[in-house]
Amino acid sequence: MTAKIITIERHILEQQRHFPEATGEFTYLLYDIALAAKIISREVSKAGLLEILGLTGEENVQGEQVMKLDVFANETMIRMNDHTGRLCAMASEENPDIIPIPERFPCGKYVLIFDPLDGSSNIDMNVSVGTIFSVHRKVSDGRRGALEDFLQPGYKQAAAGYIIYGSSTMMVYTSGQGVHGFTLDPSVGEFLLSHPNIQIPPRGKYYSTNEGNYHYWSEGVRRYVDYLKASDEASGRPYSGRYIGTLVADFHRNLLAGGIFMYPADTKDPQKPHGKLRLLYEAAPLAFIVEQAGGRASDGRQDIMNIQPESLHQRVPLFIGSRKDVDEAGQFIREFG
Ligand code: P6P
Repeated sequence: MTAKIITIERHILEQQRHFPEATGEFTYLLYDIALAAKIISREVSKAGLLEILGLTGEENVQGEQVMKLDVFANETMIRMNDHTGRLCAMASEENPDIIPIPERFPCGKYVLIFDPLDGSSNIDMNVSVGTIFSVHRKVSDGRRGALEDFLQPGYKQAAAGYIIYGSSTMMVYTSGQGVHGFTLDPSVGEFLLSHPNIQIPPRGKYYSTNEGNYHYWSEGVRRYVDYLKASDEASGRPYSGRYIGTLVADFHRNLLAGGIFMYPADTKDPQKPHGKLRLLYEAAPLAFIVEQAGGRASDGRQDIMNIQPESLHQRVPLFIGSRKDVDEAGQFIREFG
């Protein structure tokens, strides 16, 4: 029997039925993000063309070289969302400060947080890259958004998701009613439901981390990774190492197959004592998704979803994936530091 063809627009509309008070603003916001994803996907698929590649020679707030595709993805997310009247402000991993809605446009009751092109340093090598997004409800007074609308803990997110530009383009999102994956059919320009109600296996078979940082990790993290690599057939060890170097791709594989992704704190860069990944743009949205899929996300000591953000570009250590694996990592850190 052929499966029903459900577009992401229809799926979002059906999800909205759970919220009779919903005005449709939230639904249209998710439509807008899906459209931005289609536009970015079109450009990423042309990434092999020289006129797009190459450094712009500029640096973003993270001190990273900005690829032209990064700029295109950032501009697309902003342009697709700044005039719709659904948002009161935006924040991008590429921009140091909040992105206000231009005076000439109406303001809405949500804020959008995004990493426009995660893993962009991989573009030249034709390795998968992604976009990550998070939606919060406005909590500040007045018409326009303020910093407090962004500094909300992960458990208050209204929605979160990512797009992975890989062998196919997929959009995975949650609005608190489970996790659902859609695959883009470029011939019709539609995201079609391909992975309904994704559930991550409680224990995985992959561990995903940059072992080049091994000597900069705490003793607990080193012991945990050594444990995963030690042979013990009864507990399914050794795990297989898989590291793509694009968070969205490593996360997506573990979400479907089970496993743990780790970017621990390390002593390698005194400027980044809490690791490399950002709470608002990477850890919190993926934590919402993984928890909705039955998994876990922590900084090694507390759930990512419970962390009260203190700044827009705050970094956190990240242990995320299958619940039993993340809990086990936490046990090693509690015991050995
Ligand atoms: P490293 C990409 O730059 C990124 O932000 C994530 O997508 C990825 O997981 C991580 O950095 C890779 O960092 O230090 O292992 O190269």
